[in-house]
Amino acid sequence: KMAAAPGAFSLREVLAAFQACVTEQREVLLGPYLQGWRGLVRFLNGLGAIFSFISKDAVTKIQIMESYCGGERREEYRTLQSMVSYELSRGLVDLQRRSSHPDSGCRTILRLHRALRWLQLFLEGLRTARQDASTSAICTDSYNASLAAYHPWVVRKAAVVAFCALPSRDAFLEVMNVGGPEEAVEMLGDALPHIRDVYGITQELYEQHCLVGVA
Ligand code: 1Q0
Repeated sequence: KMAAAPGAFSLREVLAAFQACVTEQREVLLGPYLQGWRGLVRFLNGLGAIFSFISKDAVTKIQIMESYCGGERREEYRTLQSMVSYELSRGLVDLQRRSSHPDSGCRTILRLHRALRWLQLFLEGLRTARQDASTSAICTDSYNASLAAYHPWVVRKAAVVAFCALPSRDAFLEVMNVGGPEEAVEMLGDALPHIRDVYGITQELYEQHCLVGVA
C-alpha cells in the first residue's frame, strides 16, 4: 500500500488529538480537543464547497474557544472541567436563553460535543458497514440519531442534501490517507474508544452541572 505523502493530511493525526485530550485525572484538555476539530474541519473542506456552511459554523465555534484559550483567563480554559467551574461560578453562562453571555465556552463546547456524538456514530457506521455501503446513508442515519434533534428544519434539509455529495465508502477511506481501506478500518477501531471516552466524560460533566440543554 502507498504511504501517505509527507505533509499530506492524515486523519490519523486528527484522531490522535482526541486521544491526547484525556488526562490521567480524566480531565479533557481543550487544546488538543480544538486541534482535533481543526483537523476535522480541514478534512471537511477537502470534501467540497457544498460542506462550507457546516465548516463555517464549526470554525466560528472553534475560534470562540481559541480566543478564550489564548486570552487573559487562559488558565481557566485549560480543561473542560476548569472551564465549567470558572464560567458557572462567575455567572458567565446564559442557561435558559442567550442574552448577556451569548458565546460562553459552556454553550459553544456543547454544540461541538453534540457534533462529536455524530462523528462517533458516523465513524462506527463507516467502520462496520459493508464495502458497498452508501456513505451518505451512514451519514444521514448518524445525523438523524444525534445532531438533527437540535437543528431546525431548514438546516436538516440542507445537511441531508449535502450528505448526498459524499464519496463512496472506499473513496472516503482513501482520502483519510492512512493507507488502504483495511488500514483505515483498523485505525478507526483504534481511534473510536478515545472519541467515545471524550464524549462520555463531557456528557457526564454536563449532566452533573445541568448544562445539557444550555441555550
Ligand atoms: C462528512 C460530512 C460532515 C457532516 C457533518 C454533520 C454535521 C451537520 C451539521 C449541519 C449544521 C451546520 C449549520 C449550523 C448549525 C448551527 O445552528 C448549530 C448550532 O449552533 P448555534 O450557535 O446556532 O446554536 N451548530 C452545530 O450544530 C455545530 C455543527 C458542527 C459540525 C462540525 C462538523 C465538523 C466536520 C467534520 C467532518 C468530519 C469528517 C469525518 C471524517 C471521518 C473520516 C472517516
